[in-house]
Amino acid sequence: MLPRLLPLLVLALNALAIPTASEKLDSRANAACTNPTVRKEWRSFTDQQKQDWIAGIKCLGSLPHDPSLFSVLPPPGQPFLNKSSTFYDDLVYLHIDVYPVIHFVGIFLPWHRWFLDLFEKNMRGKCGYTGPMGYWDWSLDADDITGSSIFDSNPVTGLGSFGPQSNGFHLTDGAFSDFILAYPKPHTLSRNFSDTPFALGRLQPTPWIVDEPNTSAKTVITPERVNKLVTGHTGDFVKFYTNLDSPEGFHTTPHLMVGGDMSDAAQSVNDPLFWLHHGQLDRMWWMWQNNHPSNKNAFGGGTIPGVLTKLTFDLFPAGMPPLAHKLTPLPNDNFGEHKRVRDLMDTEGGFLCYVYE
Ligand SMILES: *[C@@H]1O[C@H](CO)[C@@H](O)[C@H](O)[C@H]1NC(C)=O
Ligand SMILES: *[C@@H]1O[C@H](CO)[C@@H](O)[C@H](O)[C@H]1NC(C)=O
Ligand SMILES: *[C@@H]1O[C@H](CO)[C@@H](O)[C@H](O)[C@H]1NC(C)=O
Ligand SMILES: [Cu+2]
Repeated sequence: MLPRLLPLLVLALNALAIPTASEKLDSRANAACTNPTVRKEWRSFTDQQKQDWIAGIKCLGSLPHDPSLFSVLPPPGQPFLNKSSTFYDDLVYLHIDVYPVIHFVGIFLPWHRWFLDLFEKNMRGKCGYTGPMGYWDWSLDADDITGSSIFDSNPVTGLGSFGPQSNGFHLTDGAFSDFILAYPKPHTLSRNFSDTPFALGRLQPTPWIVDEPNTSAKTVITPERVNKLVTGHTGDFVKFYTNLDSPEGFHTTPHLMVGGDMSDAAQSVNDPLFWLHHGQLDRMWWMWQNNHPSNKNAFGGGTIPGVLTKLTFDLFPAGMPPLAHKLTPLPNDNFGEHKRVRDLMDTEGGFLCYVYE
């Protein structure tokens, strides 16, 4: 039990921390955001941009492990850090390692916003990527998910389709079929679609959080439901977040319906679709923030996930006390920049500088 609770205790202590003088200076030194970059839906990338984005990911996958990534003990059931892996694997590992303290808590959205920015800065800085960052608006695909052109089999510009069962669901088409990932052990990407992703057999670690196991994915990810979410819950961040990340909701459904690597919550960064799916979730937060002045700086939730038991999850779907606040640090295993919630609230605030198309 102790290893499971240890990261939670560390987070709880961190949550009480106050910023240092150098951090205050650092955040005042943020450059003004005068020319925000524009994040685009994957299908409005040009073929050249798709090719470059894919090449950028493969470039991160060709660079060595960065020794600044610091991990003491993996969460229960998760692999140890592999120092012979790649820089892309480091991004995967960071998410694995901090997984228990960044999901079903107040910092879920700010943390993943920080993580997308970390990915972007490394794509640009280490791999010379100059194109747009992207998102996958899966609501466009609710009527025909597997027929979506997001699952394009083109070997240069396509993200690939679903792996055939005969190949253990490992991809055989698209640009990533030969992309080797290190966690939990060396493998190539897999995807195994299901329209009933909450049925027993998929969500094993916490099956009890599922209320409606027969939910059909296509009924969850509709444009109408997205619109209702981003125009509702005015001023109430906790309600907005818990609706976005409900058990059969907008966050879990695309992960679990795609299956394979995407359906292993902690290790899902293995699939490059992760960045585009989380781009969409970040865009939904951005849309909500821009929908009403009282949403812009709204934040809340707890720092300890309630998911360990059904009772605590029902009571605290956005995390248990101690409460999260704008000075709560985002756990980063000494990787990338140390930031706090307040640095991630405004996508045009200086530390960040982007909008969504
Ligand atoms: C670590 O990763 C490298 C590169 O993917 C792989 O060759 C090696 O087998 C991995 N080691 C372990 C213990 O998984
Ligand atoms: C593929 O998905 C089906 C349906 O959820 C599941 O029964 C099966 O175990 C999965 N297979 C693999 C290898 O992921
Ligand atoms: C879900 O579907 C299965 C198989 O059709 C059925 O046996 C089960 O009762 C259903 N569960 C609920 C909660 O509707
Ligand atoms: Cu995550």
